[in-house]
Amino acid sequence: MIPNKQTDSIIHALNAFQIELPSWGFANTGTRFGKFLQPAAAATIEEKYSDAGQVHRLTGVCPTIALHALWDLPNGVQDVAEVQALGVKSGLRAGSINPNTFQDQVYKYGSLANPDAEVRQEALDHILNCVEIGKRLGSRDLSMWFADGSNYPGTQNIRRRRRWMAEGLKAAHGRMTAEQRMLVEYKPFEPAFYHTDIADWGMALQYAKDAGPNARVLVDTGHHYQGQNIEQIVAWLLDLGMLGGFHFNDRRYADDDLTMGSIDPYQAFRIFHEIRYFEWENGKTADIAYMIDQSHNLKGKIEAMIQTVTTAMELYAKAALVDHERLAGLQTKCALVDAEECLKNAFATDVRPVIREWVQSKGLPADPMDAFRQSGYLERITADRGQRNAAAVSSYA
Ligand code: AFD
Ligand code: MN
Ligand code: MN
Repeated sequence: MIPNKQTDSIIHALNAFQIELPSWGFANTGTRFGKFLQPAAAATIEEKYSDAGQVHRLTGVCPTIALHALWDLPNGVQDVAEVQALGVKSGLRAGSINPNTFQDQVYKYGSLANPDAEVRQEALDHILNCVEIGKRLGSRDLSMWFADGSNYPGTQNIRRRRRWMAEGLKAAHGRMTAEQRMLVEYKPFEPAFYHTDIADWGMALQYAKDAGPNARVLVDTGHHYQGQNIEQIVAWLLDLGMLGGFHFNDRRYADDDLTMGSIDPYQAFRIFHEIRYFEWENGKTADIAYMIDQSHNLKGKIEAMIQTVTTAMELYAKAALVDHERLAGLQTKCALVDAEECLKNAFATDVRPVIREWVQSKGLPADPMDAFRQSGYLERITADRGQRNAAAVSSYA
């Protein structure tokens, strides 16, 4: 039985916990070797909102949905009214806006860092359209990920590309409102194989600082070299006031976008711990956007999302159990074993009984996965979408 003080810590933490769902996580995606299409997969923005709405309805902690500009608002600002109506219908708010400067042919050699000034301008125009979409939807975050880079040594001037990228980000930042934020995401590899123009947290930090006062770094947990200490990066960015948010997922080898916590749950717990330790030490809540970035090729999309959300709640609740007062004292004395045990005891605690208590106090199902399976929603959307998606299979094959 968890002592009352710890139960209160968990409940207090969960009352403030929110994690954003990615619209693209409900649609068919795959690997570069192909997709295994799912009959129930969402294909329209309406279906994505509907599916994401189920996850929020059953878990209570996902009130916003991240939107991918080209895939979800193909007509740009003209689609804003439809998206607003879908939000009302599904009980979700539009979350971060994700520009897409990585799939059009024009971006073959990059977007904001492309050596062709006209391509750079085209990318900037798309990003400015996303800034406008965010203003009209009341979305705060412009979440910027770039595939820009090169595949072979000597084929591009890395220093010039750095300056072009910085210019573009600064120009985009200059058109945001004071309420908007720019989150600069980094990724060491893929699709570029030799260099990526925003490859690591240091580059993202510099770009954000150069872009303007409302730019921050976005940490995607799958975007690091093997063995990198991600929670150390998180602690640095927190201390510098430059941590904007996360894309949570898990990885074994590369940017695998696996279910959060499925490979290394202790790492995700340590990330949450660094944030909560910072918040305790500074007596304030860190202004961080927790987002999920996953899109399963094999698992059922909605079940995988429910699994990720419940895992995130559990790891966050565990992190809420660390006794910061005691830990700070032990760290000062270098009482190594006892300090480490502060984290290990919290991580080892089964927080599920208290989470069940919390969800039921909110009128939510004790077991969201079972509630989803009992709801018949999957059967209904499979019946509605199956034929269309099957046609997609044949056209894809
Ligand atoms: C891919 C990229 C990156 C980006 C996401 C959404 O690796 O993580 O944030 O797509 O555009 O996962
Ligand atoms: Mn990401
Ligand atoms: Mn990624």
